[in-house]
Amino acid sequence: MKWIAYGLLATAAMTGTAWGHGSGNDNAGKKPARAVEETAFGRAGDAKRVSRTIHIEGRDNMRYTPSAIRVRQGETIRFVVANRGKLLHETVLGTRRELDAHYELMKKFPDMEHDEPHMVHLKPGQTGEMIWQFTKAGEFYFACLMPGHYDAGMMGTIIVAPARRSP
Ligand SMILES: [Cu+2]
Repeated sequence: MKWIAYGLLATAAMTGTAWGHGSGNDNAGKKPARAVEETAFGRAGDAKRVSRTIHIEGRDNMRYTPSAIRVRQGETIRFVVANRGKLLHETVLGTRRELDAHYELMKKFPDMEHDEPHMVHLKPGQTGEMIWQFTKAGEFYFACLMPGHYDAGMMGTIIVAPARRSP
């Protein structure tokens, strides 16, 4: 959510000032702007390390195609999500618990603006992408949190199989 992102940026800016103090060099510019945050369901993926592209379509019948996706732990997936309906739809990755909590917020603040690597918001006919690395095995979800859509079952599962052990 936006206010979390602002918090991180503010912290980064302050840290950058501290490092830069007295050196005269712009070392801060060589550091990553923002550390990749590890979540319960993985982390933002690197476009250079995409192992697979998976297409998802959302429709006004509140269903996704496909509704179930299988990946392997460690994989970086490029999700290409298309809104095939006439309504706004979005696709948010997460655990069931996080999606439930996020949905409650969406209902309270329908105009809440947010943009994170694990979500895409799509106007009718629009296509968007998200790149995500699944670092943890388990069962996760992708869902549309537009008010009413989540309740109607606009959700799919992502099963992340444990990584193969190296011989
Ligand atoms: Cu929707």
